[in-house]
Amino acid sequence: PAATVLGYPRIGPRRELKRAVESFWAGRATVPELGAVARELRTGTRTRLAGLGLGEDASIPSDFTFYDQVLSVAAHVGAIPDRFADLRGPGGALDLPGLFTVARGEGDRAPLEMTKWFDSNYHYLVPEIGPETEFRLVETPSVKAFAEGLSDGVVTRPVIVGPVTFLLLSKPSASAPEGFSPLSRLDDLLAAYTDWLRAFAEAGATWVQLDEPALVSDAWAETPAQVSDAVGRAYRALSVDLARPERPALFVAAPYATIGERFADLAQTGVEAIGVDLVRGQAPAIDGAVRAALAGRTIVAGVVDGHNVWRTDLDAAAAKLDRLREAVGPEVNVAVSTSTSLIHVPHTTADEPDLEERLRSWLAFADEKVGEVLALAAGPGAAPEAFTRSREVAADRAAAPGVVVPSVRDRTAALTDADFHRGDYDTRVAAQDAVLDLPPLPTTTIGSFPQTSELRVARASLRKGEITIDAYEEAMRAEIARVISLQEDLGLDVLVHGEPERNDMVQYFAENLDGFAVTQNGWVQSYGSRCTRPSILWGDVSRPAPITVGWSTYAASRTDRPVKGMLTGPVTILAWSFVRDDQPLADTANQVALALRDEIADLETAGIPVVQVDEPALRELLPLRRADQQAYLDWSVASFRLATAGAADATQIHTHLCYSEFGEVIGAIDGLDADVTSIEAARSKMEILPDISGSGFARGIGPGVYDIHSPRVPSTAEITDLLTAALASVGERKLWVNPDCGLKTRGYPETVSSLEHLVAATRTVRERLGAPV
Ligand code: THG
Ligand code: ZN
Repeated sequence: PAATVLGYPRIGPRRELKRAVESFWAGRATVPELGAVARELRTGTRTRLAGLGLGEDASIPSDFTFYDQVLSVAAHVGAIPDRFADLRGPGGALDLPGLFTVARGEGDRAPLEMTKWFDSNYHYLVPEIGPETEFRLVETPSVKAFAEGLSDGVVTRPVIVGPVTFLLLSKPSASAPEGFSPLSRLDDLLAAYTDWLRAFAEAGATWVQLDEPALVSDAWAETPAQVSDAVGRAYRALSVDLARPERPALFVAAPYATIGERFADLAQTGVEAIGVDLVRGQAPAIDGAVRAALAGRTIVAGVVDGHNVWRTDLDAAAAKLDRLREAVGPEVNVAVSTSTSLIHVPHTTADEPDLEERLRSWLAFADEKVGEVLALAAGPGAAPEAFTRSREVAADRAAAPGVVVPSVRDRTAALTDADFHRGDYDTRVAAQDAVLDLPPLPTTTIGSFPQTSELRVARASLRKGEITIDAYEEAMRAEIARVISLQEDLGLDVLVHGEPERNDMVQYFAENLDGFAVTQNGWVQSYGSRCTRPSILWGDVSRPAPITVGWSTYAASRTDRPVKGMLTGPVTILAWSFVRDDQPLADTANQVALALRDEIADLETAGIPVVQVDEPALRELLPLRRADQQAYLDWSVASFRLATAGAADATQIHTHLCYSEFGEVIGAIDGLDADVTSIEAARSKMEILPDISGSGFARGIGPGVYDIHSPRVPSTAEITDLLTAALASVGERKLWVNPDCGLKTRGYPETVSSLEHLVAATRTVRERLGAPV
């Protein structure tokens, strides 16, 4: 294909797939009804992309999945853990309810683990692979979706996750021996992929796209040499051992960062096209050998950002294409594409009537990006209007009020080293103890309490103008008063206001800071049916007025116990927004940090003794290549410190991290210099604690004592055991007791029971320590 996109949003312009899947789960729709919605979405996508000008030469991707693209591969090749064996039909295939059970669990059967997809806010399901896993092509919904397109007259390009990435993203199954590497099963998996490619060819597919983002990272347990060997073996087996016309032409895409040396590995195989990310990554090195090997083949240059929402600088993108064409010479084709799949951006800016027109004119969502790809493929000679418009947009954006705000720039320019440092920890502890007077093993929660439907209705009513702001605030205060009194009854030590006013922990701050805009329909899939609506950070950030102070002080007025203020940290605000691309992220992070620093100062003045600054996404933005990681950790940790270092010694700063693999970032967590850090630990049964204390981490720590992602109520005995285990690595002066994440997605009945058990277990342990309970 001369012009294409690596993938397209699957959730639907109005989240049709989310609604259909959730009604199916709720028993309100049948399998055929769900199938009909899915078919309509696929047809809609093909029609839309054809209408926008794609269609020639398999340039429309076929990448539908009901839940997740990694789970979808596992289902195709039969790589489903044994605990779900009974869900498989005689041929080994899962039906749709079975697929959802693997994704979501059922009773005692845990679902596949979920984790971040590269450095995005999309989450995939982690396959479990062992020596016992049998790989066999057991079902082919991807081939049926291709055939469906063909019967509608469109030759699409099926998109599947490639075998190397599939195995690198997998974890060893429960029965695998110590040290087992799923990648050791590559040859067996390739047999299933061979059958899969044959099935595509038989159905009439001319091209298949194999996504291999794992190739851009060098941070695997496997060495680069092992990955290189796997790439060579996999793609020789699929492109040389399996000859055309038994298979379609193969397009291997390596999005999200620089492909580096894996490019040459792929070039030495027989694959017909290689996709590289030229937005986040550097162009591959092209030497004589690569040139010769690639003659007659195609490089698909990802020059339109699939991961962000700004209109492309078409001149700059065209210059990248020219440089690449020059490097590869006339024998190699250069095609134009997006850098990544468009699943990370919303459907269309046309669906945002409330967005300020000037800002809207700077943006390109999925549909607009298709237009940019086509303009770049045509070139400035054939599409002069698009290039002219791109220049106008760039000039308009650079000059628009709010993009550069001198007062904000003056403040960041004047920062000195001292702005990033608090007083020494021992002095802080003494000052905080004097104010807080807490028992050993203090109890608290992560911040949010269950978001009841009344709260959501109140927010919606305010938005629609059905209730006044006064009535809304009254409803929120009533909720805060209720949550405070519940926490007093439960006997918790450090209370929270419960965050009833927040839809999302990032969007709420975006709505209250200058420099951000929010969308109406800009949903992107986060995992399964869950979506987020990232805010757009377009200008210099500042805080026009205090944001949380009113809610926190109201909460504090209802109790004599300490109340903890709740903020979202700068890195997480950036990670879960679309960020400006016209200055370094570090500079943007410091602007957000200064706004938060002012908020902390106001909370302090209002008498709030504890402030938590959440950074659940700290690990998410970690660069995929090791060489880039330290620079990231330096600026991200610095921005947190800038946000918090203005706090007085007596103000206790907490932070909360979740979804993190801590091993890689323990040093950074220590560097945050928070007085207390709460982390997810319940699902791993406190296994991370020895690591953390062994690393020399010496400040307060609250390893979550129960998993809030499940409605299960932990027993008092179970929590007592976990606390006993934790005390072996963390001293009683440093150990905090809390759930492992916010309670927003839980219901009240299980929340109250779980917290009762948490407090009871804490009292048992305190008694054993001879401390006052
Ligand atoms: N906020 C944002 N991003 C996130 C999280 C978050 N990314 C990672 C993590 N939390 C897990 N992701 C989600 C994403 C969405 C939802 C839950 C966890 C969710 N979304 C609602 C839905 O799809 O129905 C929409 C909520 C709304 O109406 O605003 O439940 O917390 N930014
Ligand atoms: Zn959390």
